[in-house]
Order: sequence, then C-alpha cells, then structure tokens
Amino acid sequence: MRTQVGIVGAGPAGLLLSHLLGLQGIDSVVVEIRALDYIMSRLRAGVLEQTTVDLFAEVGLADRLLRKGMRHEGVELRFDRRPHRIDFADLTGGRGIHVYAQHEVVKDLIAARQAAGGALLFEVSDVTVHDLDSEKPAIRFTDADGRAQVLACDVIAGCDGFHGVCRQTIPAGAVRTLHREYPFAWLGILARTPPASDELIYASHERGFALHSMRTPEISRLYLQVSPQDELADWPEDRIWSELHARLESEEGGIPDPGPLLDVSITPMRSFVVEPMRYGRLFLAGDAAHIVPPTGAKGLNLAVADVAVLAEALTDFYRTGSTAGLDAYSDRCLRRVWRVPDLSRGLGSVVHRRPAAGEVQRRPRHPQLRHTAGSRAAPTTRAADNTGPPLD
Ligand code: RFL
Ligand code: PHB
Repeated sequence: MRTQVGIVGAGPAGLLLSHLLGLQGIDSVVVEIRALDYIMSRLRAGVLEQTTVDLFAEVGLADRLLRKGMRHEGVELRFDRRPHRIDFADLTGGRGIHVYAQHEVVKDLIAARQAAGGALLFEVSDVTVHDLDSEKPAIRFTDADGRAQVLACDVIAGCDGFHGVCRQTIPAGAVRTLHREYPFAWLGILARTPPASDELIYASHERGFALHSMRTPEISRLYLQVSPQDELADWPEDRIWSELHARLESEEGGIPDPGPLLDVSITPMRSFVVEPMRYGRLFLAGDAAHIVPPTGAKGLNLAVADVAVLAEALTDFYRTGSTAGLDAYSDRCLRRVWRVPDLSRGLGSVVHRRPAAGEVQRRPRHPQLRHTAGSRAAPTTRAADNTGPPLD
C-alpha cells in the first residue's frame, strides 16, 4: 500500500487532518486500533472555542454543529456562594464558545471522510512506524482481517493520542518532554438531568473544585475534583449528588436535580508537552504531543489548531517542494500550547483545593478569583483565552 500522508489515529486530530488534506487533493490513509462504533461514542470534550468553530465552518464541517451545538456568550465563576459572570461576547467583540460533544465532532468528521471516499482503516493492530529519518517512512500494521500490511508514505502524522506508539518510537534524547502530574483527578459524570444553568459554572469551594457543563438541554456533564487515589467504588451515586450540591450551592440556585447517571469516570490531571513535535518525517499532533489539564477546555481545540498548521505546511510542501512550513510546524504549534492558561498561569492551582497543604494554601484563592471577576482587564484576558486566539 502507498499514500502521501499516513495518519496514525482516528481521533479529532487524525480525522480533521485527513479532511483538510483531502480538500487540497492530498491523499492520506488513517489507521485506527479501535472499532468505528467505539470512537463514535467515546465520551470526551465538550467545549469548542470560537476559533475552532470558525475553522469548521470554513471547511464545510459545521452544519450539524451550528444546528445542534449550544452557543454560549459567557461563563460563571462561582465562589463565596455567589455567581460572577464573565461576558465573553462583551469582552471580545462578539466571540463565544460552543458546547458540542467531541464524539459528535468525530461523527461529523467520519461522515465527511466517508462521503469523500477517504481511506479509514479501523480495528487494525500491531501498529509500528519505521524509517522516520528517511524520505520514505512506513507504517506497518495488521489489518482487521489479520493480514500484515506495509503502508509506504512521504510523511507520517502521529495523531494517536497520549498512549499512542508514534511518540514512543522517537529515539530517547531526540526530543525534550515536560511532564507534570497534579495532586488531583477529575470525576466526570454524565447524567440525564437538565442543566441548571444556561452557561458553564466553574465553582471554587473549600471542599474542592466543581464544574457544571452540559451536552444537551436534557443531559448535564458534571465534574468534581477528587483525589488521584480515588476509585469509582469511592463515589456511589448519593455521594456524587451530595458533593455536587455542597460545592455548587449558591444563594441563587443553579444546582441540577439528581437524575440517572449515564457514565462516571476518573481522569488523572496532568500536563505533558513534547518539544519539538517532530522527528524526521514524523509529525506529532494533538494529545500525542501535548496534554493540558481539562480546566481550560483546550485539548481538542489545540489538536484542531495543530492539524490546521500541519495541513497548510503539507499543502505548501506538495505544491512547491518547500519544507519551510514543515520546519516551522513545531514552533508555531507550541507557541499556542504555551499560551494555555493552565500551563502558563497555573489556573489549575487557583481553583483546585490543594490537599495536604497548610491552612493558608488550602483556602480557595478567592482574592485571585475576585480579581478575575472584578476588574475589566483580567476577565478580558480570560474571555480571549476561552474563545481562542486566532490561528496565526
Ligand atoms: P485522541 O482523541 O486521543 O485520539 C487518538 C486516537 O488514536 C488511536 N490510537 C491508535 N491508532 C492506531 N495505532 C495506535 N497504536 C493507536 N493508539 C491510539 C486512539 O484509539 C484514538 O482514536 O487524540 P486527539 O485526536 O489528539 O484529540 C485530542 C482530544 O481527544 C483531547 O485533547 C480532548 O478530549 C481533551 N478534553 C477537552 N478538550 C477540549 O478542547 N475541550 C474540553 O471541554 C475537553 N474536556 C477533555 C475534556 C479530555 C477529557 N479526558 C477524558 C481526558 C474532558 C475530559 C474528561
Ligand atoms: C466539558 O463539558 O466536558 C468540559 C467543559 C469545560 C471544561 C472541561 C470540560 O473546562
């Protein structure tokens, strides 16, 4: 088998890259270890920044998103039992965010690739990448029928997420990595109960951080800061609802009624960045190259920004033979990654309660939150971060 760009991983990064390349007449093959049904229902992100929505609209991917997604023009910071609204639209000249589940994004991308006759190979196994420092790298894998395959490529895009094989194939010493584990995890809850608010609520409380998000007018998505040592058995249904109630409580309501739990999971909170995001003819994109804590809701948006830059660089490479865009790829992407507030300004440490800290540190840092909510400069920065910097 042969293609121009071999793509490992059919998450948002790999699928969008394949779509963007297809629009430029560049051939790609996507190989994915999971089954199609699995990736179309995997629960993940929910917030798309304005920059992402604008790009999707530009490349013909926003029909369902604009019909079914929920546009928000602000968020609520809740502390001292009171709401403090940050008005994105006012502070950024009309920008906002869209709440639209990641698996719906994935469904839209798959529909677009299938309609265009794109090559998507699911349920492959034993994926390995080879000859990365040559001009003819290759992906080897076993296909869904058990046949060994070799896919010869010009370039490989490693879009295989944090646990993928591409990054792990890079020789030790060729890249630098930053890795930080935080002393908290997020318990993610999907419940059949109407959201209690039209906008997201980030609540800082002495019992720990809580986030009230949503998926549809009938389904709420909720998160609780928990210990990284906690297991699901530590969080029976009644404990989840009483903890949400305690942390989200406010003078003005805004707590969802208990409803059937559709999914509960625990995700450790970490930051991870690999630099540069490239080794020879292998280009890493999305979670394969960087993980940011979910507080800023940026992971999916960074994955989208990476592949927009990569598609542009590959288009230039195939049109003109120039490698200038590919050579600048990592720096352009990492500039955006380092702007994520959780990395650069430690938002995670502001809103989360630090376990085993002295009393002064343990108190939620409300003076800082008050500053974010109270002045004009701080919320303007927050609104610009949340709705997304432009693709430069
Ligand atoms: P993905 O989505 O992990 O896709 C990688 C794909 O590669 C496949 N794969 C392989 N395929 C072939 N060979 C191999 N050896 C392979 N190994 C793995 C995997 O099966 C998978 O299909 O990475 P991608 O495309 O880079 O997308 C990144 C996003 O998924 C991620 O950043 C976001 O979900 C992060 N995130 C959020 N991002 C936002 O922008 N807004 C949010 O509101 C938001 N909330 C979240 C989040 C992530 C969360 N969790 C569970 C980590 C909330 C949570 C709880
Ligand atoms: C979500 O809806 O999954 C979500 C919202 C905001 C975040 C993280 C996740 O900061």
